[in-house]
Amino acid sequence: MDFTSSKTVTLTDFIFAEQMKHAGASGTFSNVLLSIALGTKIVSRGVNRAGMWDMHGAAGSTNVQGEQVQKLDVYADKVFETTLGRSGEFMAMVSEEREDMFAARMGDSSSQYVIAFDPLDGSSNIDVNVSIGTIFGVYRRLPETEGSSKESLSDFQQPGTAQVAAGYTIYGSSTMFVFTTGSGVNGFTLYPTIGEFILTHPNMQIPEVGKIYSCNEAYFARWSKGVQQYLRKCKDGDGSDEKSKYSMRYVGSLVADFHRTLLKGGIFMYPGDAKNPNGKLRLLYECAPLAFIVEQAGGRAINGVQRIMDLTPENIHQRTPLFIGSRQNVDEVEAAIAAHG
Ligand code: P6P
Repeated sequence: MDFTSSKTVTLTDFIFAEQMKHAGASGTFSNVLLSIALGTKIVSRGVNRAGMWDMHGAAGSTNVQGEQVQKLDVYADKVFETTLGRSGEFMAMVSEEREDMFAARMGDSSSQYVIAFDPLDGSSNIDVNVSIGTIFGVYRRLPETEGSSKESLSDFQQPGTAQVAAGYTIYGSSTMFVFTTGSGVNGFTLYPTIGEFILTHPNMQIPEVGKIYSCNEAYFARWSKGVQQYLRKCKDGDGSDEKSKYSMRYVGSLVADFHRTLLKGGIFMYPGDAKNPNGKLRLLYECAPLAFIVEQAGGRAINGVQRIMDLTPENIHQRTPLFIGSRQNVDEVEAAIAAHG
């Protein structure tokens, strides 16, 4: 990496260049994005050192989802509360780790945004060194709440189409920050010794179709006829030749499975089933942000019958089935569900 080359674009360069495109921009939105990036850099260091800091394993409590909270979950949640709170740009936050919405530390009547995040998704994979990630979605406060010095739940009850920014960080073989503000998707790789994110994946586009499906097939028997029929076609091919058969990849960490799908194409599915009709993944801080990303990259995200981005959360931890990935793959599973239920 040659920092003297004008071809090297840092995340800070990129964000300020975007800001310059908006005459009269005050810089608050740039501050929003930079505060998220700062949090993700701190969490990245924590994830890489967890084993040496005795930060592996359970924290000894269960979260609102009824899941075993991992020590790193608690750490990541506090890091984002601090870095996002200190920016002063957020009035309120929602975190997967907290039962209720909470006021941002420096939030006040001038704060224009709210943010929903999963501080560390896939944390059950932390101790086995599998990639994990952070997911976030940013919304402007509603006209009826903007200017108030009191946080309001209604700011989080907006459809995914109202997101002004969304993204994820994957803590893997490298740490990558991938986000959109509605003008395409760009990926940045952390240069750890410098502490800067460098633009490595400009204008990310998901392939129109892919030959990888990703789901936890252990639940196959619980899924609808349409989903089962679609999966059989992926596995058995269309009878023309071996090439029509798919490969299956499943990490069990949403950010890792999504990031691979975004780069290589195909489909990730977490369907609902008879036992859990809304599946496992959360709409506000997992599915809606990834749906914004995938649509900006030319793909699709549905709950089986509706566009994820059109859904409005009634409660902040609401779950939704998720089918996300290349346009043609999502079209095909949508058609199978329409035909077979
Ligand atoms: P299952 C991780 O716990 C997570 O929330 C997502 O990151 C992942 O996609 C999903 O659960 C895996 O769930 O039921 O396959 O273990």
